[in-house]
Amino acid sequence: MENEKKKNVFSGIQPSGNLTVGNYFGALRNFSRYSPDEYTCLYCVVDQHAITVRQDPAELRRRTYEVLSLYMACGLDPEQNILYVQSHVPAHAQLAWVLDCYTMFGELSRMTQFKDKSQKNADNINAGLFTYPVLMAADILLYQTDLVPIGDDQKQHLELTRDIANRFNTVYGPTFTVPEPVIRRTGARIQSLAEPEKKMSKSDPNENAVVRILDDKDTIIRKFKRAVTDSDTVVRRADDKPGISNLMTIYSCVTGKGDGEIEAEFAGKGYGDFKLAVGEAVAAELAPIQERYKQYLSDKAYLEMIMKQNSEKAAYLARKTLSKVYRKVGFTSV
Ligand code: ATP
Ligand code: LTN
Repeated sequence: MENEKKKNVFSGIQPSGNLTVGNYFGALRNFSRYSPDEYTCLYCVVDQHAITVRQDPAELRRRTYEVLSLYMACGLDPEQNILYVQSHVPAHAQLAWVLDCYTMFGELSRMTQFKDKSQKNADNINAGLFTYPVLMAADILLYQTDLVPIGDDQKQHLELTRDIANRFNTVYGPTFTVPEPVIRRTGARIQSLAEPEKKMSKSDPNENAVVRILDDKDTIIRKFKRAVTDSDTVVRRADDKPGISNLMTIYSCVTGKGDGEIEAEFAGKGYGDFKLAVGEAVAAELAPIQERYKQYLSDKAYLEMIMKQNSEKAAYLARKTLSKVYRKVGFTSV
């Protein structure tokens, strides 16, 4: 075992808003499942992805510190995991340019996230929004990543990343590890509380649609109480009950209970009791994270030291892949 190369894990979260329980159950919570003894883990705050949608500069800066603090509050040790900020490692953008030239216009046009975000930001359909998945492929391929823990919505981007890696490897010989997505069965897709047929998204302007990791207990309980459900009264998973099904998923994520168990627990009780139980369970899960988060966020000098140290570690690994790619495509070096 000792001589076997550790597998590499990479994932990223955009500092584009306050993180939701969707981000938490779909991605963040799963990062700490990879023990640094067995894996080399890189978790990036992808600020360059965030500017594909207009951001207020002061807010973007503040949120970058916040996401880093949340990584640590969720149990990621910054000495053992490489926690860093994307724009601090120029190799991401450098590799993205090369990969742009190995990605087809047609492929990018088919990306559902692009179509979705173009609709939501009709006045700013910029080229970065279009090539977003190529920068994501660069993030992943730079580190010879084996595993990418993500939510269900990122599956299509991961498939494109694999296609780009295979294409490049076919032309130039083995260059990139072809990564595998890790999408968990429960929690990979948390829906909006206001429109349960849509994904819960941290940039949703409707505050009642999202529960944020940093919402206080009363807010969490109030938002779950207001969650849109159907006019039935039975707690049961069904296609025509997307609201209740979503709440069952969230409850299951926290308690580990299966659908049958949840249905039995709330048999004969109304939606009100169920919503309150979901709210209380989520609030209890988040309370210790919020506590640790406050401590990390209050020490800016420490956060900056972590950012600096870790971006150096990431840059060291990234440089190896980038040099190899530059050589293979025929760039000169002096
Ligand atoms: P935005 O609203 O700005 O597009 P987002 O909430 O979709 O942001 P990202 O930063 O794009 O969040 O995603 C970070 C991670 O969280 C990704 O792995 C993504 O798949 C996961 N994720 C996002 N939303 C959900 C959700 N509703 N359910 C499960 N996982 C999610
Ligand atoms: N596109 C992702 C964020 C992201 C990412 C990554 C996730 C950027 N680069 C690399 C995993 C690996 C999103 O969630 N919207």
